[in-house]
Amino acid sequence: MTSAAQAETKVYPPSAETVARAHVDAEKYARMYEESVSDPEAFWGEHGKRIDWIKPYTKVKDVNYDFGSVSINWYADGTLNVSANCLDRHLKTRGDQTAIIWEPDDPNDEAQHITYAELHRRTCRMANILESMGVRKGDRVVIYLPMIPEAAYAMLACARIGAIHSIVFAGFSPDALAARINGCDAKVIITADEAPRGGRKTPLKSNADAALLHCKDTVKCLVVKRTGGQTTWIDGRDFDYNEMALEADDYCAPAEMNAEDPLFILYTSGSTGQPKGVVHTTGGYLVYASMTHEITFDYHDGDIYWCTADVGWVTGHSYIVYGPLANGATTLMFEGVPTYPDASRFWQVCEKHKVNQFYTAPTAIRALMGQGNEFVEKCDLSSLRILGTVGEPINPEAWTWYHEVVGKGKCPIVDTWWQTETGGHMMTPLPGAHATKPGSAMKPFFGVQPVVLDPQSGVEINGNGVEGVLCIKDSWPGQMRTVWGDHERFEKTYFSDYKGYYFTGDGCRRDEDGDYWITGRVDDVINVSGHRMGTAEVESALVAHPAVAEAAVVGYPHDIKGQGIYCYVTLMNDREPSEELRKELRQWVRTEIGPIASPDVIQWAPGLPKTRSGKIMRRILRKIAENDFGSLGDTSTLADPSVVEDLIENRANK
Ligand code: 6R9
Repeated sequence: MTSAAQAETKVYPPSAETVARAHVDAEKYARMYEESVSDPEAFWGEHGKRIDWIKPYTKVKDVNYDFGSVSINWYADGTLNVSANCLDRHLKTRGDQTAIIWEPDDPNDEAQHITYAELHRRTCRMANILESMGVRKGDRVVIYLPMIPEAAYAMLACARIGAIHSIVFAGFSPDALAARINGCDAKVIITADEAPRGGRKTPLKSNADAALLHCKDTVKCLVVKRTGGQTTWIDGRDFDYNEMALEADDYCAPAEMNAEDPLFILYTSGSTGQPKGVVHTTGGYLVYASMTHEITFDYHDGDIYWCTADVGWVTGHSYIVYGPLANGATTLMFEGVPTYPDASRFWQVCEKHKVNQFYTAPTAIRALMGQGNEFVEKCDLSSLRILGTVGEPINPEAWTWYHEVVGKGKCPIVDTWWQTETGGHMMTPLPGAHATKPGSAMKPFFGVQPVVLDPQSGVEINGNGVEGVLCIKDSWPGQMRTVWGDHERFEKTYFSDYKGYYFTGDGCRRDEDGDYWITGRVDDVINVSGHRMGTAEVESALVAHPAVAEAAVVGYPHDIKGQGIYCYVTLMNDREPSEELRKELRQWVRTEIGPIASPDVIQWAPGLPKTRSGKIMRRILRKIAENDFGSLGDTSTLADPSVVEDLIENRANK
């Protein structure tokens, strides 16, 4: 047995102390899980009460998974306001408690502690500013901000007045930003002058200026001052947030929203075409985000909780802002990166703010593991109680390092499997209820019914020790409701391949004990440092370059990023390969999509392996990229098998 396989089979039971403290122990999990799947109406009817409703719901669940008429509704006749749930209802009991601890990029700058009362005021002012700019219930607002408290104010302000936010990660390029502004026909974009990260600055306002050239000229731009860096200004279009906030009223009444009114849109990559706008709604999403936050992280009053994600991703939505704030938690928001000024930054921040729950991504853990233990060991991490991971499968070596070196063997690791589409955790061990296994997401959350299907027949594979594609039977309150403006695409993507189920796009193994292991995507989505990317997006960026005739992109194993981006590029007849062109193409993709899509390898391909019907055989390209030439499988259906030999011979030396 290899050491990796041995590590995999090791089981770590929770300590007696963890179990005693936990909201949910093994017995309670078993009982609640059973209730949640045998009578979802009763279960979610009860747990829906964890948030405040203006008008209580009388209906709980109304779901149809039939292809052609998919519709998902939870608490459909209830009304509420998300920002009132995250703010107003805490004012009496915890107005002076810190809601957000903000840790800036530069450790020499002062951290901020924003109380619930202050967060309420700031949110109200932002809401009033948006209203004064003409934003109304149902309008869309794009948020393109650094990790600063104003990002949370902006989200909550939209929720307060019933506007739908669509956050665009600050690492996206002007082109990607423009596509998202236009995709949802946004009325306003909220940005900042610059985003400091890792000691460097991204010119967000200039990016927004460039993007707005491709948008309707009615789109207004609200600009938050972060660095004071010089920006160009267009009167009538650009609005100064800091100035307006001085004048704005401290109170704005929360709008009464229906449970099924959209709360936000978040674009995410799929296997085909352009990114799709995942739509989450108000009631079910908040119930699910808050409940998973409390139970998965075993959050108790007074705890300091830190999720290192960016609010540009779903993890930041559910587990920096909405889940924790609905629970009245103290949530830490970090502007920087794990390695700036050095590789001890995460641990310094944990020590400084006495963090109890720490939630990050495998790619960060792997990168920090490579820097050596001394960066961790010089910090006092005794406050840590729970460690979490999300975004991609975690390899047993990184898991074990996280557990032993960071957690000193005493903190349970919650390996949370979920997706932008699912709104919240779907499978994860619960600290006091389950033993953990390095690399396993272990057990479904309440109400989640995972099934393993045979990829060809679509038939459920029962029993343990089995592997297949992962689907979910039935709905849960945090589920996405539609693709913005394209319900047909929603049905086709998630409900057409395996009828009657929600198809996750992931592969999965259920081991001999009935515990779940996510094996990675089974579609053409790759996962680079925990960021989802459609290979098709990178391909269309490449072929948009005048020198490129054709391109095929696949993922390949990368030590730190999990997967790297491997591009096969066929040039136009009149172009010659060169190092210079390679650099140019790399830069081109960064400009088209953003730095996160930067190709790791570009291999010149005089031809691509295709079937006689002209389909690119990605299976083969994946094998070559993985340096695995022994198992190319059947190549007899290729139009020109010699293409493969050329690719192997010239495989990039990386
Ligand atoms: C929350 C988030 C979703 C995809 C998902 C899967 C992968 C996420 C994982 C994991 C193994 C975990 N993924 N968590 N794979 N173990 N704990 O990451 O959402 O950006 O939409 O990505 O990420 O492949 O399908 P999103």
